[in-house]
Amino acid sequence: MPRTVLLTGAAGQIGTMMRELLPRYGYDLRLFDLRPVDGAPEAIVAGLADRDAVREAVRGVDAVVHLAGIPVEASFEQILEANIRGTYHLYEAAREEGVGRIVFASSNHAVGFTPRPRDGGPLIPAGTPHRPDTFYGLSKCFGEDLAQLYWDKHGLETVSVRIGSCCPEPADVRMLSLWLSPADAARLFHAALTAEHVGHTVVYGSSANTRLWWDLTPARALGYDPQDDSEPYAAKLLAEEGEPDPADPAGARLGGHFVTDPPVWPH
Ligand code: NAI
Ligand code: 15L
Repeated sequence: MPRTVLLTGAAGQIGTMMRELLPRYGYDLRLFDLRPVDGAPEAIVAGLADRDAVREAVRGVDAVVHLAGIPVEASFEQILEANIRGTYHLYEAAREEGVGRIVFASSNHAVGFTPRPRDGGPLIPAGTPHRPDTFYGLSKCFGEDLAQLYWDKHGLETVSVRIGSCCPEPADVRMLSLWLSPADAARLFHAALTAEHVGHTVVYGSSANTRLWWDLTPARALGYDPQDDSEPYAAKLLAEEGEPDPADPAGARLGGHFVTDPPVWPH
């Protein structure tokens, strides 16, 4: 089992939750972020643009959980620097330093234009074609393809986790289908870090939601056993918001409002 894991994006929303949860599985975390990490003066504060800092950060770790980057739509240039070039720097550093595995935080927005399944229709398979809904989603397609290249060419393994909506509670009706509870996120990252012979595997990242839109079979095959379900939040959210309008692209596609939103970064 990998012991020392580099957590990029450690100061962020998911990074903060994983700093608390992943050590319970026995990991020693090394932290990396553009911003200082609360309560962790030992964290490496640097950007993914700094190749020397990235190389030093990966030196000696067994694996990387790569969360750092812009998590929403932005201008193409911003996405290019942080998510595309930044992820390339990380993979190059990992290759040079002989790191065995990366868990890559991909996103539902890599396939955001995929129609939501109709009631009772088949779930979206992990092998569905890329259909990014934003430059942000496009950067996640790039990250998945980069991962495939580094596996095929260099034997560096990756599990690309197309995360749904990872937050303490689902905040809207769409998230009833996509919610990934923090505890299940830790379960999934642990499975992705420890499963044998993953090569490059793409999985969806959500809890075992009653209203699931996608197929969790590939994630379960890694040993992921989700324990949470968004259903207890359904009545309240549906009363507040109602059912999504299927005539509205934002209500008909997996990516929700990302399919229609303009760039909004920084907030
Ligand atoms: P966040 O914005 O809270 O955290 C991202 C962290 O990355 C921030 O602390 C930021 O300072 C850091 N960062 C940004 N650019 C950087 C750079 N160039 N160099 C070094 N650090 C940089 O985002 P969140 O929600 O924690 O997401 C983490 C990852 O998971 C992101 O890659 C996001 O795309 C992905 N994801 C998140 C989902 C969610 O529901 N929160 C859903 C799908 C994917
Ligand atoms: C993402 O990829 C974003 O990083 C996050 O902020 C959420 O908006 C999430 O997807 C979502 O689709 O709910």
